[in-house]
Amino acid sequence: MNFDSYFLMIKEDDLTFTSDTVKKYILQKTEDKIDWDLNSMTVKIPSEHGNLNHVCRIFDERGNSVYLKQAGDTLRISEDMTATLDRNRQESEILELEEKLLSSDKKMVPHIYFYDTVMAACIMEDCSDFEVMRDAMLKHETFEQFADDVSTFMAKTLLLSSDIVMDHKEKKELVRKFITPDLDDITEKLVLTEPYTGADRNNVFEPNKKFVEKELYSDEKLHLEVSKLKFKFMNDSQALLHGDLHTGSVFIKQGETKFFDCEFGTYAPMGYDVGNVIANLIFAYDNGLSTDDEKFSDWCLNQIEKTVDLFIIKFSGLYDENVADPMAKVPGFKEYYINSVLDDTAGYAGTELHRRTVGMANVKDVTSIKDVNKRLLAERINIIAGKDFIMNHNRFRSGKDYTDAVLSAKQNAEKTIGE
Ligand code: SR1
Ligand code: MG
Repeated sequence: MNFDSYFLMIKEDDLTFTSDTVKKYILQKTEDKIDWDLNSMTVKIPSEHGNLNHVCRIFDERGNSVYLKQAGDTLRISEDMTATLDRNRQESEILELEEKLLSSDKKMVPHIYFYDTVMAACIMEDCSDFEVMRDAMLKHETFEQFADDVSTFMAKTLLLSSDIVMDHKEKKELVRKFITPDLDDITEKLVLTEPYTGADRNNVFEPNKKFVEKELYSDEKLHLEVSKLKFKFMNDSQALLHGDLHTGSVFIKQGETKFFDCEFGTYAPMGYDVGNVIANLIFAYDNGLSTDDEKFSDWCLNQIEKTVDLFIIKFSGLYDENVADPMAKVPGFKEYYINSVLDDTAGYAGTELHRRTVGMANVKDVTSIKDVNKRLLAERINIIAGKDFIMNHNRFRSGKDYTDAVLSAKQNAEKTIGE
C-alpha cells in the first residue's frame, strides 16, 4: 500500500480494514514527526460525526493522539450525493489561514499537521478531550466562554479576510483559491431554495406539513426576500466564511472552544456565519423548552444576546484598528457597512432556522423531541422567528432584538398548536 492513488481508507462498516490501513497510512506520513508505540497504537471511529466525511482517532499509550479526516466520493448523508474530493484541501488550508488570523488569541481552531491531496485526507490535532457542541447542547450543558469566543472568531476571521483590511489583489487571489462550486451548490439548494420550493428530499415532520406548506412553500413575499439572500450569497464575495458554523462544527469544553469543519468555507456575505450561530443557539433553546429546562433555555437566549452584541463591539473595534482602504475610512461608511452585515445576519439566521426545520439535513435538537406538540412548538418557533428575521431584517440591530423576537415567536407558535 503506497497511498499514491485515491481510495477510501476509513470504512465504517469494516473496522479491521480501517484499522490496518489507517495505521499504515499514519506511520508512513508521520514517522519523522511522531514516535508511535506500535503495540498500543489504536484506531477508533467516533460514534457521531458529520454529514459529509469520514473521521477516526489514532492514539497510543505513549500519549500520542491525532485525528484523521478523509473525504469520500459520496457524502455520508446520502450515497446519491457527491462533492469534490478537493474539499479536504480546502478545509485544511482554511484552518491554517484562520489559525494565522487568530494568532494573537487563544487557540480557536484545531492545528493541521499535514494534508494530502492524493488521499483527500488530513491529520489534525486530537480534540477528544472536547465535546461536539451539539452533543453538549443536547445534554443541556452550558459554557460561559462561548459567546466571547465565537464573537472573536467571527469578527477576526471575517473582517481580516475582507477588502476592508486586505490588499484587494491578494483578497481576490483568496476568492479564486477558495471557490468550491460543489459545496456552494449544496448551500444554494439545501439552504436557499428547497425549504421554500418543497423539494422531495425535504424532511418535513408529518404533523407540521400543512403549516409548512402555508408558511414556507406558499408565501411569495417571503420567497422574494429569500431570493435576494440567495443571489447575495452567490455574488457578494465579502469575506472568507467558515460556511457551516453550526454547533456540530464546534468542539467545546469549559473555558475553551474550537471551530472546525470549514469545508463549506467560501467568499460570501459575513452575515451567513453570524446568522448560522444565532439559529443554532435557537435550536438548543427549543430543546431546553421541550423539557422545561428554563435555566438552559435562558442560557441559550443569553448567549444569543451576548454573541450579537460582542460581535458588533469587536467588529467595530477591529475595523478602526485595521481599516486600510481610504474609502472605507470615509465618515459614515463603517456604520453603513456594519448595518448591512447585520441585515444579512438576520436574513441568514432565518434561512438556517427554516432549512434545519424542513430541509434535507435536520438537527437532533429538534428531531429528538418525542412529544408531538412540543416538537410542533419548537418547529413553529423556528418557522415564525425565521420569517420575522428575514422579512424585518433591518430591525435586528442588537442581541435583544433577537431574543425579543424568539419570545414573541414562542407566544405566536403556542396559539397555533391544536389548530
Ligand atoms: C449534504 S450535506 C448537508 C449539510 O451538512 C453540512 O453540515 C452542511 O450544513 C450541509 O448543508
Ligand atoms: Mg460539517
